[in-house]
Amino acid sequence: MKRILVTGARGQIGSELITKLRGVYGNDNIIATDIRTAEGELKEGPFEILDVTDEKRIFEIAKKHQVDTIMHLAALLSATAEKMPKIAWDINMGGLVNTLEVARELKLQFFTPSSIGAFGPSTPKVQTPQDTLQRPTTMYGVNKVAGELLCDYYYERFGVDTRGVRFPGLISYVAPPGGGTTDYAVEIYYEAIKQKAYTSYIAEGTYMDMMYMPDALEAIVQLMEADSTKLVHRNAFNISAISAEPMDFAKAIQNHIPEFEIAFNVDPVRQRIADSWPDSIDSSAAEAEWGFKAKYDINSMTKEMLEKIAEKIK
Ligand code: AKB
Repeated sequence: MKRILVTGARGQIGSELITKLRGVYGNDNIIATDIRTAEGELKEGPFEILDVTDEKRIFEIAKKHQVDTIMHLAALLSATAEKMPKIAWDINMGGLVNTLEVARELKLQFFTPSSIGAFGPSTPKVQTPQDTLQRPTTMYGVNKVAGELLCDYYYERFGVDTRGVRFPGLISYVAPPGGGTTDYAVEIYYEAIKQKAYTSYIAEGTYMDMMYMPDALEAIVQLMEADSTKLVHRNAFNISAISAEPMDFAKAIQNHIPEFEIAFNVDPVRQRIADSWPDSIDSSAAEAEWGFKAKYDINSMTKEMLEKIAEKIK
């Protein structure tokens, strides 16, 4: 049975991952941590305030709760990181090296997500291979590539059981994303229910990878439970479920809300980031090495997103 310390538990992934992990491993075995105080379901199990730039505190919490695993999620996303690159470096890289150090000292298993943001404009854009050129042109991308390498280093040099995936844009009705480039793909559903219209800050024809949150959470559990002897890549598995542009979301929504309209008012900062990322990535290494398989496509996800958001905001 695992005992897991999760950082960034109030973030978009964290708030749902805690519920999922508590369901799989038991409430008391999941130690949620965040720089902000606990809210909602997070209060139903162990919770500690944690600033991931404070290595001593990470160590204390890991020791106190006798965890055997760290899932490190606390990070600034791509658009926020572009606005404050130095702070992004300090939080994203500082938090990562601190949590890896604690994993090394206490011999813990370790998970942290990389992203499609780890690729850049010179990366092959369609069906981006698992192993390819990575020269990202954003601070977030620089952090993610450095993070992938750092996790490889801690595995090779110190034997820390590090594992990770390159997440695409994650879509969920539970917690909102914050400061990402792919956030439009969540906002569009809320606005479809509220206004029957959405103005996209990402231009028509801009493809990016996406995934519905239940598939992302299942992938984390599956990778962490995978037989380590079968893992060739360990830290930065490409995983994707959907490659879509704004009109694909609009059309999927129109199947349920025929009067839904989409307009465009492009944000140059987020558009530049999106243009530097792949249109679609190849998940075959994750499929072969640990059996990754997404259940949701854009249509099944859209149906559920619209139903759940309608219930949530009525
Ligand atoms: C972002 O847009 O920054 C994230 C990501 C793809 O890593 N959702």
